[in-house]
Amino acid sequence: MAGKDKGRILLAMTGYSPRPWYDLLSKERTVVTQPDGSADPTIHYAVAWKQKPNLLSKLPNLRAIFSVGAGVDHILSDPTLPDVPIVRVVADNLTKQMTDYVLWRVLDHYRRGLTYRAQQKRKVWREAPPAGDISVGIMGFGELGRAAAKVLTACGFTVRGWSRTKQSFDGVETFAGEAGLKPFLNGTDILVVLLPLTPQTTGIVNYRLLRQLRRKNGLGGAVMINAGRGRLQKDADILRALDDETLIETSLDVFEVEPLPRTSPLWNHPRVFVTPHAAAMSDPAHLVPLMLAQMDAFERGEPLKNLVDRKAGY
Ligand code: NDP
Ligand code: OXD
Repeated sequence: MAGKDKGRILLAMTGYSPRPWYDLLSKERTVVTQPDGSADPTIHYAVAWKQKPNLLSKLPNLRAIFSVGAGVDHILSDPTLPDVPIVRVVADNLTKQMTDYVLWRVLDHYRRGLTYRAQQKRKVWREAPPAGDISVGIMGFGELGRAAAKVLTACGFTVRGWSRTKQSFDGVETFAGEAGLKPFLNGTDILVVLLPLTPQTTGIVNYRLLRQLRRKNGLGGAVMINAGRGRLQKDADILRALDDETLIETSLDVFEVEPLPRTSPLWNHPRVFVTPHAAAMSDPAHLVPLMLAQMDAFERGEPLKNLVDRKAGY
């Protein structure tokens, strides 16, 4: 099939600028941004981020949905989602950004970056003692969690991983499921959350969970870093945990409500480091060629890669 005669793509995005995606996708296929409203039989693929509800269900010949992100909660939340395969992002470029973010935040807490920045503002010359042996627990030991684990172990941290099904990984103690959660948390000083948002994980990072982290360590308390999804956590519970020093510090890239409302006390808290859901950003220049290659391969009869397990929810 030649260029523009191939299956068309619907760009079904809200909260993202469709322009760069449109420009790159339309080099090889016809891209529709505003469907004519009803059942366009020429559309075979949707490239989606928080698509408008009921939009995809109207397309009679939709063959696959490509998520613009690694997480797919924004796609699965549509109750009328058609039963077609969903491909999520697994890409070196995204994984590297997340590894950088995790390493940056772990090292910054470990080397007391927040304390020193506050001291510098007040021109205070005071050494903070070294934190010593610190264990980093990665909650969500998938593509992103495992890549971060590799770098953190190479940096000399003791690393542990928690997942739904038991994983094995060189140099990392692994835990799985509900039974593994308590022992995982009890030996973790710095918790890194890289879980997908599913009905099972919603609200999992709450006060009760944070209380189970190890606080007797050279940092003077537990640290939590969330770069998974905001609704995994309870913002109010994090503030409570900071106030009673269950948590000594936290880095948050994601929030229950995004953008983080200007009225949120998290913005000004001296022991909170905020980034605007930017830990790993989907770069169309890297991702569009992967999507187009998958569409071509699929049309040659090859199986799609990086498929979402709809039953598991991620
Ligand atoms: P993966 O699907 O590769 O890994 C998910 C991990 O979470 C797996 O280890 C899985 O277990 C585990 N998990 C899922 N459900 C449960 C559960 N109920 N209990 C215990 N463990 C569970 O995803 P990625 O690593 O690629 O991405 C993780 C998330 O990171 C995304 O879903 C997205 O929300 C977020 N993200 C955030 C970004 C940002 O900029 N802040 C950028 C990119 C992604 P198992 O191994 O058994 O399947
Ligand atoms: C993603 C994200 O899921 O950017 O990829 O949040």
